[in-house]
Amino acid sequence: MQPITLTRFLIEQQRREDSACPSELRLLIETVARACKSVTFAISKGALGDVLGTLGSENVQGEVQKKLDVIANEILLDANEWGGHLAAMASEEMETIHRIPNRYPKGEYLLLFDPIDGSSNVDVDLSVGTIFSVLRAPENSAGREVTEEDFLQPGSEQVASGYAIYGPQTLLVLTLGAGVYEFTLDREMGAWRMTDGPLKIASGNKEVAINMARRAQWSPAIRRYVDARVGCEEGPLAGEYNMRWTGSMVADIHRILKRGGVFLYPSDHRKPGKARLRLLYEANPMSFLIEQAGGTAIDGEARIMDAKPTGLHQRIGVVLGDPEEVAALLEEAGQMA
Ligand code: AHM
Ligand code: MG
Repeated sequence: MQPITLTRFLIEQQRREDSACPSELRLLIETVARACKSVTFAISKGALGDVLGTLGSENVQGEVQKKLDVIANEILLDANEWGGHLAAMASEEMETIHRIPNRYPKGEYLLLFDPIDGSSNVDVDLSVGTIFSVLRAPENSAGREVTEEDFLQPGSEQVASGYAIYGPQTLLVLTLGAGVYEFTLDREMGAWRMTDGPLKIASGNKEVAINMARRAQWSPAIRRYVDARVGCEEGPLAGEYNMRWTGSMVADIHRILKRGGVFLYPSDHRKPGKARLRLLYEANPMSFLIEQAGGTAIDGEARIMDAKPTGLHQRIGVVLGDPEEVAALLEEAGQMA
């Protein structure tokens, strides 16, 4: 028998007595998943579809935009605009929020996304992904225009999050707050089929994902933690750990969800508030998935999903994965305090 489809999974979630998946949310997730199918087909055309390389433009964060950043952003906006499930959207690639135009009905959810995460990998044919997060529009936003402030909710308020990964297979990994499930795109049928779940992060896999070139930015605790495990020639942990870094958060987090380990992109301890990854488009949705799979997600000290956002494009330090590894890092920090 074929594995069940995403559609059936969502309908079964909706039917559960303790359902956290009303029909509006179900249809919203289906729409996001459909958009990710369009993104994977655009990516896979590569040079033949003239989708590789950069545009002359920069995004709000001053980063050069890849053609696919813009193409994927448009695909997600177009797909989600008219369904009636959303009050507004926000994207890593847009300066401010995108309100649903007046010609369409409005719904009660807010959608946030990073259309192509790891986009520097696209031109060299390595895995990239789309990350998304769903919040409820605040009750007091009914009958007025949605504002940026309405999006500034802690990650603990997310009702769903997930990512699509465009790699050797195209996968969708999703949580609605009751476990994490993986779906593989069946290209012949055009359907997403459940191929794993509920995912549980394996403990004890000694794999660290970190960009070693950023060492100058690390706090003393991060240095102690990483130095004792990776690249050291002596000490009790020498030779025990392996290191992996793809430059694509989606790919690194997917590996952690499937086989364990820890991912670190710490903030710059020399410059308060300076970090690489975005709280709303990357850190929060990934933290929701990691926690739902039994892992831990902190900014280096505190739980990421408790952070109260102050801006749409705010960045934050990220340490997540196997709870034992995150606890070992906190212990280093505690010992140094
Ligand atoms: P992007 O969303 O602009 O692609 O940036 C985020 C990416 C993450 O996927 C990845 O973990 C990180 O940036 C890699 O950064 P670095 O190039 O500093 O290693
Ligand atoms: Mg990104």
